[in-house]
Amino acid sequence: MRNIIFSGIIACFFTTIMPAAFAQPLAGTDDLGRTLLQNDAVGDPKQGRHIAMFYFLWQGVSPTSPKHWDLTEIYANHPEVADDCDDPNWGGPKTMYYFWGQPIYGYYRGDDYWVHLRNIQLLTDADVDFLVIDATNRLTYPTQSEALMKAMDAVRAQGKKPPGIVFYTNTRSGETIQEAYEQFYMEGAPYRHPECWFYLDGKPLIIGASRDVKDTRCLDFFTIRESQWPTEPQRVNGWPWISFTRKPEVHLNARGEREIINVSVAQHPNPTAGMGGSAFYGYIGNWGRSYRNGSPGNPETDIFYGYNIQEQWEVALKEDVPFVFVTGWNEWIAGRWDSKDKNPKHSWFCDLASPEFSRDLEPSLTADLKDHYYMQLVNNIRRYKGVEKIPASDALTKPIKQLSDWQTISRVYTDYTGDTQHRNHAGAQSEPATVYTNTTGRNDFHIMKVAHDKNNFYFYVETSDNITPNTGDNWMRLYIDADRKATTGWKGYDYRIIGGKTLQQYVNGNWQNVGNKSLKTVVEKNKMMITVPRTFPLLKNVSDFEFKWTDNMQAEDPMDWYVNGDTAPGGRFNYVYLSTK
Ligand SMILES: [Ca+2]
Ligand SMILES: [Ca+2]
Repeated sequence: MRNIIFSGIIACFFTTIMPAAFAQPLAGTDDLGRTLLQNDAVGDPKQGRHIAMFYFLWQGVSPTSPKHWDLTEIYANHPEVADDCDDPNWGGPKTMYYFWGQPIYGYYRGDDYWVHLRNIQLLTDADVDFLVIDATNRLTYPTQSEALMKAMDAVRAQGKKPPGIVFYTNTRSGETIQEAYEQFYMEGAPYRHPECWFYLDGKPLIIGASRDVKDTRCLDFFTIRESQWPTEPQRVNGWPWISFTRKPEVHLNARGEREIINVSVAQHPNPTAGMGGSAFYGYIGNWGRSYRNGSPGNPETDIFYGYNIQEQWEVALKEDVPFVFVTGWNEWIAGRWDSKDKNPKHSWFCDLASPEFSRDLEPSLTADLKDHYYMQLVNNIRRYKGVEKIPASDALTKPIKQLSDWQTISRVYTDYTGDTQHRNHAGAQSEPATVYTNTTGRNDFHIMKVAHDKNNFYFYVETSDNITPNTGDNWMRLYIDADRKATTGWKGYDYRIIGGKTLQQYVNGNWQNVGNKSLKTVVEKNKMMITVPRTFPLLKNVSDFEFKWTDNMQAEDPMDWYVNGDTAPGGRFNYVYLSTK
């Protein structure tokens, strides 16, 4: 969102199974101990509430600084660059673009389908309704948008409900809207994915300056909401991508209805400083991730908790309007420009510059942010929209003895398919050019079932293709949080079954075998079942538990689940199995 005046801002279901059998509200606890809220806390799903997520496709389109491009690393290794805009350790000249840190998928480009598919899965699980593409700088990113929409299409084809797409234009809005129309929307457009369009008032929604739109085709085709900068008075129909008041304001539509409010991870109301001024030169007046109660907080200890955006969410939840615009998912990059503080040796970054002064929710290992902001997002969306109850299952009257017995179990848990596709795509870096590869995708989880009787728990899993031969420990693992307590076990998991046969319990900080003779595992083509006797101490009195399947983990770290192999459910989530009492 760069070029603009003042701040410049640079700126489920799901397969083939009956809906009633769907058992998917996911559970989970993040590394900070925050547990996802369930139906008992947030109530049933509510109609008429929508989440818009600001999403960015410009990584690698705006030229990445060639030799060094990660501001966190540059500043850690060569803090002196801040005082010399020509220092070679910047790795490139002014006007080039820098990542503030590293996404978990590497410094990816905006046309990397493999990344978009993962993001669409995460945002579908979070119940985001549509992505708002930053097209405020005149570009419409056709091939990047195409990669993103293909990922949306792939998830929708599985019967799940991925977010749709909306473009946010501003600079030369009339011609940008016209270009979007011709690229994405009109009959015969080269990148036309109608099922991805998000509709408002009966037409596909686009955001921009309606007064600039002269093309009557566009005026007829779209519902236009107005681009709304935080430095302007409220416009009728304005859709704010950020708010520079501590208490974000509700914006009204032309009918006078309260329509939308923005929440953002961090804000930069001091345009002279820009986020870079606060990150590198100590200028005040911008609000980082840790800001709250009128105080900048202590980023070193506070950055993980998302206090700033939480303060905004509390306002948004209270206002309870039909749209919450969240800023944002994956902005990552900012251009390095001439300073505005009268020191010509300084560099200026507008929208982001460091872990504290950036506003991405997408997981990152930089500054140990992990997936804290994502999990916080999921919880806030649940508070806003509600969540389904988790259904409970009766005990079986007849034990399951063979794979065909599972046909009578109609309650299923589903995972995304196609997410084991290997990655082979250029990153945004140029010197050296980097190609990101990932070949860890192997067994693609699709359908899971669980059942119980007084003697056993039964687990069933079905993959897209035939299950690969058993290669050892990290093959087709099953994790069980037997007491549904994140504080016991490894990351909450008290048991796991490795290599399809060995039951382990997490005791005193280690996984220990607790016997494998009694586990019965059957594998046939793309189906597998494991029977777990309830004689193990922790399982004896358990009626409810959480579980997760993983295949081909590369590291003993939940963050690995976002990137490698396959996991069901995704990321840090668990499925929940409840028994009728
Ligand atoms: Ca899968
Ligand atoms: Ca536990």
